Amino acid sequence: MAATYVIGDIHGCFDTLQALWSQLGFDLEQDRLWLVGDLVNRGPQSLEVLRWGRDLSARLGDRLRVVLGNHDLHLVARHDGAASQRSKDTLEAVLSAPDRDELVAWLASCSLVYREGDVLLVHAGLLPQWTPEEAERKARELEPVLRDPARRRRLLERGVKLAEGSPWRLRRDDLSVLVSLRMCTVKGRPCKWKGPPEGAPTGCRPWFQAPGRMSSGVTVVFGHWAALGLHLEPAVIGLDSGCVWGQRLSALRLEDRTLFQQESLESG
Ligand SMILES: [Mn+2]
Repeated sequence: MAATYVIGDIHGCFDTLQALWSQLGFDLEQDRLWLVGDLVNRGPQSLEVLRWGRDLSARLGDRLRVVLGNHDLHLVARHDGAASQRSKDTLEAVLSAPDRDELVAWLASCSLVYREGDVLLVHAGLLPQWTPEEAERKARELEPVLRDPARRRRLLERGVKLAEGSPWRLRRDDLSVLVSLRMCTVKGRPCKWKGPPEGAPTGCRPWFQAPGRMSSGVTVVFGHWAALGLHLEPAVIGLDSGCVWGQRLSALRLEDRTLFQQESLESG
């Protein structure tokens, strides 16, 4: 019986990933692997993680599903010259690798939302007013843009103001939700907050606790929120357990909800 494993935010923690992988007993002939995104940055070995993903993709085909995170898109933007270096970036080895173009093209070919039956995979979250179908529709509109180096700059370029309500601004806002949402107001406006939910500004709550959330009929699997940590509810599964912050890398086997965890092996 084939199993489906979902791994949380890897962030270049290749040694920890390898140790977690050996715990899974992954069957390369039939098992499936989903990644919640943020494969790269902050951690020490983004290049190794990307090469692992690309090589595994060639082997598994559709049995590997990756949704893009904000750091993955930042790498694409850095590669394109559409974003400048940030102080905590650890992307230099990727950006100077001989296979960087191929790796970035592979990354940019990944999805923003992957849905299979009543399970939906996304890096960060959905606004409460979005149905799963609407989230998928938005993702399907954005994904071809990200695959096209000539067009994606409009989405990814930093510091460029786009007029409120303009088509590119709406696309960029949708993209921002999918890859970086954590909390929002009851009216469904994103809040800027990275810390644990308890300390959030008044009026902001985790996106998955918004009243009347239109995606509550599916199980949403996501990452992105290390300060939330591992979050296991029947239909809300958060898998960023802070590996890059010296904590753990987590994997969940979806069929029986078995959890696998590996303490961080990364130094520094
Ligand atoms: Mn993230």
